[in-house]
Amino acid sequence: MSAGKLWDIFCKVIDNYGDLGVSWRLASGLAVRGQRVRLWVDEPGALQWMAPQGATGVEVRHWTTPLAIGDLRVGEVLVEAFGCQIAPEFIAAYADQSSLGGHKQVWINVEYLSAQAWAGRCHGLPSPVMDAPGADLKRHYFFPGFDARTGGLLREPDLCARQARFDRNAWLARHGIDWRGEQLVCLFCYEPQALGELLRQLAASASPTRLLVTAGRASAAVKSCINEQSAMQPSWNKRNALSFSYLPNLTQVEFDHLLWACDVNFVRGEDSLVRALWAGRAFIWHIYPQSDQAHRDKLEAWLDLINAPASLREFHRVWNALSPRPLPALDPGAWQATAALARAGQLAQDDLVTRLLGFVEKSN
Ligand code: TRH
Repeated sequence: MSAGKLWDIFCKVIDNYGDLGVSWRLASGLAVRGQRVRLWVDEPGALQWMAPQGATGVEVRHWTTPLAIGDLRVGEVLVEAFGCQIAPEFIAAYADQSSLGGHKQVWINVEYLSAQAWAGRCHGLPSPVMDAPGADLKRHYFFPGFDARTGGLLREPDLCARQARFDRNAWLARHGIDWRGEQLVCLFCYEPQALGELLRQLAASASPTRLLVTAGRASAAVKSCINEQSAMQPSWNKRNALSFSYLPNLTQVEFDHLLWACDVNFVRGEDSLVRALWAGRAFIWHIYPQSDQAHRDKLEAWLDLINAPASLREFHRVWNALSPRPLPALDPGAWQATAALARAGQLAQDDLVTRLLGFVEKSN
């Protein structure tokens, strides 16, 4: 293990909580390996529901604008999460302290996750800093990813042991979910056009399903779909084959438990995709949509990586509004094997924190 260093991680909450979710997992993962971390966040309030327990070795600091630095000694490793443009006051202090020749410093730009081949090619490349106060300082890209050429995926050392001890019945009971053996489906999504079709499909199925709906956008989208559906066809769910449990904001730890408890996991964005992969249940990804449609190739690369069968590919394309066809039937029985294989393949690789620590060691 690398000797404990002081890390400054900068993160901005943009429109959702994925960037913060990844930054928090990274900060706490580093702390577990003996590092000290200051996590600078512009909206630290979100950590009150995401990680109220905090983590030994992680100090959360409010990233205000301007940022009052005073006589703060900058850390040995500076992490810019997702190109968030670190506060110039901090970069000035970093440049200043570097030029005074104190400890050697490392500046890393942790980027978004992609299964596309370019992630491996770009991982570790220099990321030039053009403007003052950081001009001429060295910064490097660090691309998370799925193969040995990339920065890997975030995974706690005790993840599998915790999963093995997980008690699904107890977890459901603790959350007031009166489970009677029906299929459990977790829904964490944006506003997919095909959501109404999914609800109708589940309501028409011979076997019952309970949808565990996450707080926020997913919950609002489901409620609006139900209203629409009930207005058009009041009897659409008359057998109550589809039931709903609306969840509050869960802590990140409890969010993982939710994924472990369900038979099928609908996830979105970036961090929850990785968590669904670790959960090892059949899962469907609502990719973060980009205006230039760049998400189309990103999704296809992901489907190739996991060797998705045709039915899972088609489901993803429709769920992500990349195909005009009707939503295929959910087929968790068939997709489960794909999820298990993908999980096993990734578990065989070093995790992101291990690779990041190695990267920093090499840079020193
Ligand atoms: O919230 P997201 O849609 O985040 C997205 C993506 O990261 C995207 O790449 C980024 O550009 C955009 O935000 C700004 O989905 P994601 O990435 O899965 O992050 C959600 C985080 O919230 C994840 O860490 C899990 C956590 N979470 C909880 O802790 N409790 C909950 O109840 C839920 C639903 C999520």
